[in-house]
Amino acid sequence: ASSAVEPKILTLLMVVQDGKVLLGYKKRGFGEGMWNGFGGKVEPGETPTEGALRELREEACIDATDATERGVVTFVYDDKPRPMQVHIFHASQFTGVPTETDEMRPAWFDLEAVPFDKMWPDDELWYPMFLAGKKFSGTFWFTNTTTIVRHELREVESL
Ligand code: 6OG
Repeated sequence: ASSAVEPKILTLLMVVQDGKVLLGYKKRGFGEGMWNGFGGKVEPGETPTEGALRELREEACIDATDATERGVVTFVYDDKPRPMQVHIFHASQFTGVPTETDEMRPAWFDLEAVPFDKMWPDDELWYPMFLAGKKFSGTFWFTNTTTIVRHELREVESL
């Protein structure tokens, strides 16, 4: 028997095109009031890639056609029982028109003007690797859900 707590598996996908990144303003739920990529929980029987594409369709009404996994980050909280393991995807091509949904209001941001002050604090740490096309792996330890007390982040050859 193991006492290890299984992490919740989630996805996060950013579309990057023409020097801009597509983000969504989260209207409800976890991360409400912040800008983030699109994503959510991976469902039973789904791969992380399938989950990432489904969540993008549900939250922004578009289909990414070249999504690739770029990072795996784990968030550990002192005030929640289970860590979250988030699979981070990049896409540059999609079909459809980004459209506001009940959950997200999409908008394009210049890569020089990503609104880090209105995003989860880990983003500012891994976006440079993500935008440079690197693959990365990391762990972030949070207190009070939102404050990073420690982190590890490194470039990896493969995920
Ligand atoms: P739903 O509850 O909407 O999925 N998420 C995070 N994203 C970033 N950038 N930083 C974090 O730092 C995050 N914690 C969670 C994963 C939640 C969505 O929010 C992302 C999912 O895309 C703590 O189903």
